Amino acid sequence: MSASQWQQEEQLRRLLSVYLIMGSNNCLKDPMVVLEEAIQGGITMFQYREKGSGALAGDERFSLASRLRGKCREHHIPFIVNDDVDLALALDADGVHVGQEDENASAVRRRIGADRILGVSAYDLPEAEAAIRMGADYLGVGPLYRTQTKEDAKAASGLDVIASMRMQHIRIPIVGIGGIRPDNAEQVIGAGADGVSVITAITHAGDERSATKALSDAVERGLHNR
Ligand code: TZP
Ligand code: MG
Repeated sequence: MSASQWQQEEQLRRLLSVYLIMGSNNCLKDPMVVLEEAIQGGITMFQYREKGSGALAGDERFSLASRLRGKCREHHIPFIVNDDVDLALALDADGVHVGQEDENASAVRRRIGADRILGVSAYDLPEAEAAIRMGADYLGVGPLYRTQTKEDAKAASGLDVIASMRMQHIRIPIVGIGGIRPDNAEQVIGAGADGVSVITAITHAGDERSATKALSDAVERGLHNR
C-alpha cells in the first residue's frame, strides 16, 4: 500500500466514527431537520437509505435525496447512497453502499470508479473476504445487536464477529451496525470497529443532536481505551 493509500484509509476510518443512515420512513420529523441536528451533534458520514415499507419512490425520492445531498455538501459530510448506483452518480455522491443481496460489489466498483467510496455489508468472515476482493473500501458488519429497523435482518451476531475478523487479518475499515446506541457503542469500538452506524439511535432520539453527541463521546472513549 502506498503512503497516500494508507492516508486515505486512515481518513476513512475517522469518517466512519459516527455514521448516520436514514431514509424518510426512519424519521419521526422532517428528514432535513433530523440531518441538520445530527450534523450539529457531530456525525462524520451520512448514508441515504430509502428502503422498506413507506419508502419514497420516483421524483419524491430523488428530490429528498438531492436536498439531503446538498446539506451534506454544505457541511463537508460525505454522502453515500445505499444500493442505487444511478442515484449516486446523478447526485455526484461520495460513495455507494451495497448489501449482499444488492448489485455485485465488483460491478458497482467498476461503475463508480476508484475515487468514490465503496462500502459493503458483511455478516461473517467469508463475506468480508469476498467484499475485500471485490474492491470494498470499508465493511459494514452486523447486525451486531437486535434491531427492529431492517425488515429482513439476520440474527444479531454479537461483537465476537468483529473481534474474530480483526484476528483473521481483516484490516480494512469496519463500521458496526444494528442496534447500536450510546450505551453499547464503546464496546463496538473496543471489539475492533472504527466507527458505529446507526438509524434509530439518532432518528428516534427526539433530541438528535444530543444523541449524536453521546454516540460520538462513546466512540472517542472506545478509541481512547483500546
Ligand atoms: N443492516 C443491518 S442492521 C440494519 C441495517 C441497515 C438496521 C440498523 O438500524 P438500527 O436502528 O440502528 O438498529
Ligand atoms: Mg442494501
